[in-house]
Amino acid sequence: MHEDIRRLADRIKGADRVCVLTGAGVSAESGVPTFRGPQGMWKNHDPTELATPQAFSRDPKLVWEFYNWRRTLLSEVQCNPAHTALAAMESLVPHFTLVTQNVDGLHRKAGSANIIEIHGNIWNVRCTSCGHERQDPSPNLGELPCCDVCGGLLRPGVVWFNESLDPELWRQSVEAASRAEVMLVAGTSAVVQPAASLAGVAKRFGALVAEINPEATDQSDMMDIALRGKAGEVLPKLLED
Ligand code: BV8
Ligand code: ZN
Repeated sequence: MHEDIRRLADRIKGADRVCVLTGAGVSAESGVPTFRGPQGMWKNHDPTELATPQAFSRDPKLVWEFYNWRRTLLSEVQCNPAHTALAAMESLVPHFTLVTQNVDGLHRKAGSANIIEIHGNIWNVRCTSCGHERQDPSPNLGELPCCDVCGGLLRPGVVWFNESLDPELWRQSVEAASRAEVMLVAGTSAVVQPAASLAGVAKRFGALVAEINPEATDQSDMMDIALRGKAGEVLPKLLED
């Protein structure tokens, strides 16, 4: 692995354009449960069942209980070395784009700047009636939070399953992946689409693609470099001289 880390570190340092896709695994060492990991359940509910418009219209109280639980948990966690390493890497690379599936806001907290939050952000709330959107850092927004403009029911400002991604954010993500000389895919099971397709886009346009994950994924065979380790341990090593 040491040889692969050196090879990847050299490629990153020599690159003009780097694109990174992160998933729940880069927040795992902050103590944030992943979606599909061993402790990926919440009160015997599968998170992917709760992160849907259908679940919200069927039982908004349950879905808000789930999101208030995550907001409360996230309000108490710190960034980990994976987040800080990616923030440091951004300052080394002329054109660095961080595409994240995570909604926890920890990349921004760690100092990353050019972030594309393709699945939204849990700290955003949006009115289901008038569409008014605001950032709200409070850990718990109450059972059924209402819009302070029209009194309508608020929803988390995230992209649920079976909802479309913001077309402009997706276009920017595909552009960054297609222009990258190096594409890192860190902490994602590569199950969720279309996010997972970015690695294939980068590869098709000639990028060196590398995966950072303690476990193999369906994309591992496509990778030029697969670093079998924790993001919080591997990413900082890519910055060592
Ligand atoms: C869409 C926001 C068009 C909410 C999220 C059948 C086949 C293929 C696709 C589909 C299908 N049926 C439906 C679809 C499309 C669907 C999809 O992909 N479904 C999957 C489940 C099959 N996608 C969508 O619906 C997307 N929209 O397609 O629009 C459309 C329009 C209308 C109708 C239909 C389609 C929208 C997807 C967005 C969903 N929202 N999040 C919220 O967070 O509350 S996705 C959610 O999963 C999170 O964002 C999470 O990040 C993401 C992906 O999961 P991962 O990040 O990969 O996390 P996971 O737990 O899976 O894996 C963790 C990994 O980390 C593991 O590999 C583990 O080994 C590793 N790890 C653990 N520890 C560490 C580590 N790695 C490094 N270091 C460590 N320490
Ligand atoms: Zn409103």
